[in-house]
Amino acid sequence: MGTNCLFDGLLAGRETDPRRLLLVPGDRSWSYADVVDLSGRFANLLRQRGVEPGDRVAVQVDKSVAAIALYLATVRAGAVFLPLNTAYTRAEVGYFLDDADPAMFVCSPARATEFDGIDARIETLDGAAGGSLLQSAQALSPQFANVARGPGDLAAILYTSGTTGLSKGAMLSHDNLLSNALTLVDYWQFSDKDVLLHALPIFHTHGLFVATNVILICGGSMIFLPRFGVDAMLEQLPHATSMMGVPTFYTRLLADDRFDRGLVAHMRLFVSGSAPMLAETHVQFEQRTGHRILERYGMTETNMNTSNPYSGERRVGSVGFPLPGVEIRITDPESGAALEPGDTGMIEVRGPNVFVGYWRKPEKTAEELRADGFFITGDMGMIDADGYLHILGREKDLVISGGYNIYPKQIETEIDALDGVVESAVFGIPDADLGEVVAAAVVLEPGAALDQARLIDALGSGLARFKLPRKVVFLDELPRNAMGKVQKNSLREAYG
Ligand code: MLC
Ligand code: AMP
Repeated sequence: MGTNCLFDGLLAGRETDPRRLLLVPGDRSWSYADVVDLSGRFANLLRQRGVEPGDRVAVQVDKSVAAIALYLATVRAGAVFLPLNTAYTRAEVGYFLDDADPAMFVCSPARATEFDGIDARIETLDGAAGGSLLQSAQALSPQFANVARGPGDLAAILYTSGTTGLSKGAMLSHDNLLSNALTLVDYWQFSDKDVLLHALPIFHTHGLFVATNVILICGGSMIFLPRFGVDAMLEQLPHATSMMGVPTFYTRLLADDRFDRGLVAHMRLFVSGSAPMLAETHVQFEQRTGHRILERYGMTETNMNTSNPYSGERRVGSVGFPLPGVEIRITDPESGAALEPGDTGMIEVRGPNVFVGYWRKPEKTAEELRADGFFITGDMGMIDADGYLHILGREKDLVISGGYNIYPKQIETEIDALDGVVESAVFGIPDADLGEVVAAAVVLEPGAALDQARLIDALGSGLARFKLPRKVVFLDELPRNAMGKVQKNSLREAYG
């Protein structure tokens, strides 16, 4: 048995720890020992099924304790964990499977037949209830000699689009994930007394690497909700010490009168990120509860970059200071030259948190990761006189809706392929609940029989439902500048 950088950092010494790690309301609680046990059985199964160190294990399953154990098993087996949004369609998942070439694909039993004929071995997982993976794992030993993995070895690939429309696998090393989680435990003062209310999905950085890895390291526990729902949150908040969420979680809680000071007086920490939080949400939250939300800034490629301080001023409208070990610089987006404090420009980041590169796309890696190690985020920002970073916009063409990233290019391609469409432009418009939602401006051929309902219906088979436009306008032509570039800002102003 060798040292396995990430697994050892997260769970060394916890193999027989009887303390509670996960409580699933209405179901049961799982100790550290229980979860390590299941991860050992799964790791043995991965090996038995031919998953070799370095192989990808792609996973599109509902949130469950078993899914967390599968993540840990993949790391223990020296393989690379590749989680996928459960909303992705067959066509979307097909792209990731072709690109990542996994040795195994784990999906929900209900969807297994959709994937008949793919190259990877298919297994199924349905929470604690069933699926082939759990059935086979019961008969196997929980003892597993972890595959040796060093800090630079790959632990996970998460697909994201960086500054372009094309989905690329961000390769994250053992040390990328471990170093960032260790920093956050310290910076946000997590301890084994913490009970984190976990309502985020576990196929993204926020719910998997920030929330889960932080709790594993500090020895705390999580109340593990299958999804976000206001009633369940109100029921569980009295039993939690801390919570992490996207801004929509907070606006939905604030919209409910039962969410009040008394309910959360005992809480230690509320963290927000993945999308910008409006100043008015910060203000309303503090007035209602007496707590100021701690806002931080991260990305799939970089884990967490900056955070407001735990003690000290949490500045509304700012994402705080670079985390220890992380460097932030603001540059001229055209020339790449460093700018002065107070100037607005491209946010670049360097540190042990920054990913290794894009999977099998060295040319894309070279475009976004500079030779000196700084990553070009595509976010525009400014560092104020006190050193706080403010995000002031995005240069990348991206809509963030309820914390999910939606790439206009992907949706434009699908719309443009429909009969009767000449061209389209997809853009984000403000939305009180989700921050932004998708809108589309579409130019039709003369006589084309498409309306909003038909267009959305036609997109539905290929695109995950959260990406579907909520508003469609039909125009004679798209607004363009002198260079011929579509002016999405003027579309946003006209139809937002
Ligand atoms: C669901 N729907 C969405 C949506 N989520 N539409 C747009 N944007 C979203 N985010 C749609 C569904 O397709 C469905 O449409 C309808 O809404 C109801 O679905 P639901 O599943 O019942 O939705 P709901 O439970 O309300 O989900 C909203 C949400 C969820 C905000 C709770 O989206 C969520 O948990 N978001 C968190 C995302 C997250 O973890 N991001 C972190 C990324 S990591 P229809 O048409 O079928 O009715 C990252 C780095 C970092 O960014 O810094 O952290
Ligand atoms: P993703 O590619 O899903 O990791 O999304 C990362 C993007 O989310 C960043 O590049 C930012 O644009 C955005 N983001 C994350 N946290 C914040 C925040 N606190 N404020 C504003 N934008 C954020």
